[in-house]
Amino acid sequence: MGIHNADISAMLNRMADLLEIEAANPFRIRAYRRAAATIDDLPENIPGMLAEGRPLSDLPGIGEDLAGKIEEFVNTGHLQALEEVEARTPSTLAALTAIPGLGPKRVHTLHEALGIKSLDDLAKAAKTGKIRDLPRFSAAAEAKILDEIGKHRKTERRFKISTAEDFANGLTTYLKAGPGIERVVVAGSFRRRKETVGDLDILVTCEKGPAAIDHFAAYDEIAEVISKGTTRSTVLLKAGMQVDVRVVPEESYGAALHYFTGSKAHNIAVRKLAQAKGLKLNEYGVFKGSKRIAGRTEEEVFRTAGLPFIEPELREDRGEIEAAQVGKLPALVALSDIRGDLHAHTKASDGKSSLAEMAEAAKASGYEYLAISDHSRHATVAHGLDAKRLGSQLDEIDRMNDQFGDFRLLKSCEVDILADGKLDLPDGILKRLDFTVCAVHFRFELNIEEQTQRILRAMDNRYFNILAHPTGRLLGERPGYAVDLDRVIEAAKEHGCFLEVNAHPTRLDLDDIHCRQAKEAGVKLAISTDAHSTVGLNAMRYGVDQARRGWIEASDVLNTRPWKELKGLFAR
Ligand code: DGT
Ligand code: CA
Ligand code: CA
Repeated sequence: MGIHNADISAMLNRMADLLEIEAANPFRIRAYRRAAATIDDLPENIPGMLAEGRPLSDLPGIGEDLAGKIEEFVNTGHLQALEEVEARTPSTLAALTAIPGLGPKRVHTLHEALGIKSLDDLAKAAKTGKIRDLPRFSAAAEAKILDEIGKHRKTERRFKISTAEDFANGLTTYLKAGPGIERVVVAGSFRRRKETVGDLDILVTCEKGPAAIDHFAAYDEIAEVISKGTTRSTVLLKAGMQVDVRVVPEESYGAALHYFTGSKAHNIAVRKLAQAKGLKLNEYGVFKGSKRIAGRTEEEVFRTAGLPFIEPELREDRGEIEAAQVGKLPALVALSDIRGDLHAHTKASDGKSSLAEMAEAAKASGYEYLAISDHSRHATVAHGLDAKRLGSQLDEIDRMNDQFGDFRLLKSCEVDILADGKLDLPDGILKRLDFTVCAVHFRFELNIEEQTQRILRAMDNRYFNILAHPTGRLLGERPGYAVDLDRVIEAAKEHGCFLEVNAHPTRLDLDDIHCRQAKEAGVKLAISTDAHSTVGLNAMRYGVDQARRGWIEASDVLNTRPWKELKGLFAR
């Protein structure tokens, strides 16, 4: 779709950042920032304005010079002036602005005073106490920098579950083809279906350990073999992900699987239970004295600790052991419980597939329904629908539904929540919808009180049904906006609204903790893919996994219900 307003404002802000690192003329810097802010708030799309021949210099804060630069950027995808500044500033220096608390001004000071050019330089300077005495810094600021560097490095090393899955699938297929290899299973946070995965922990059963390890170490995608023994090895894949492989004997398989699935906190708690029974539990088995009494299966391991099987997604020591002891484990929702998808786009806004293609794909997944929720008009970069265009889409859906047998397209819209908490479309059109999916897409910078009020005000509208991706976070890209989810959950309960678990692997928003909080408050969830193409519908399983980590049962989920029943829940 080419260049969006968001790309243009990001380009302008980057220019301002780099100029600020260089300590350029403050008026020039401010001009770039003002232009970026203007474009962020612009209700129409700049490439569209240019295509219609409307001058950008009519916009507030955009003069001839900036208008020319924006036009250059839109037409070529590049900006000569930006490339010149980039060439003067080391990219590792510019990257330091990603550390919370370090704006371009401070980065300039660090560079000027200490010659800092990279994250490593910064860490060294902070560790040796060189930063605290600089102007605008302090001992506390220095400590915060060290702390943030630690966090930054950690988050940088984690991979989205979907990315981890690509690596895991390739490796699993490869390992299974190895000599004498029987079982191959990926344990660790991957098996617990955490939204991000630090490294892969793979268990292999095999008659001959060393042969299996040799086979593993010969994998094509390995960049570096970090360690290699007869039954274990650690490697770094070319993609930057670390993989641990362990070969275990069949009689220890269950104990090893339990141990390496974790979490560590869960393991420690289960081991304590075994100890209280006079048993020893480790990755080789459960032992009474020196005699192995269990270890072949995970069920055996749990049983010796006095527990029923606990699903991997629950193993975080967040109460699952106590619940298991009193027979109160949740019956977790499963992918097979899902009857349809409540959030999907078509070509009418920013999707890639047509209505008919989306309907076909949903039917092929065995769904009973699919909601079409294209963007509303404020989302100009996403080609959002105004009342008129939405109206024609609804007419078309009505015609299509007449042709379907048991399947049904649901009439929805992803309605923007405006800055003042109003919904982006008039009630007249909203009332034609089966339900709405409402979302915050701009003004992420509001403070927590303002952002929360904005959402609560939107919920006052009787046509508000589901709050889409409630925090707006993008894993590995940006944190969510500031919002008080406790109050959002409370208001949802009060108004009969619902929250979405957006299944897109970059979102997975709500997270596991808040899924559980919503459930405990009695607020039902929609697990929705937000698909922008037929392929996007396949992401449902990531959302289900996230919900399972949040202790969610089928009855807590809207789209485990047939439409007849669901319909009643949307009537406010
Ligand atoms: P990650 O890789 O950061 O996403 O998280 P995990 O949970 O996969 O952690 P990892 O790879 O360090 O270790 C895999 C599992 O091994 C972990 O979930 C539990 C087990 N484990 C690791 N270290 C210990 C330990 O010191 N004690 C116990 N009981 N278990 C451990
Ligand atoms: Ca791991
Ligand atoms: Ca590991």
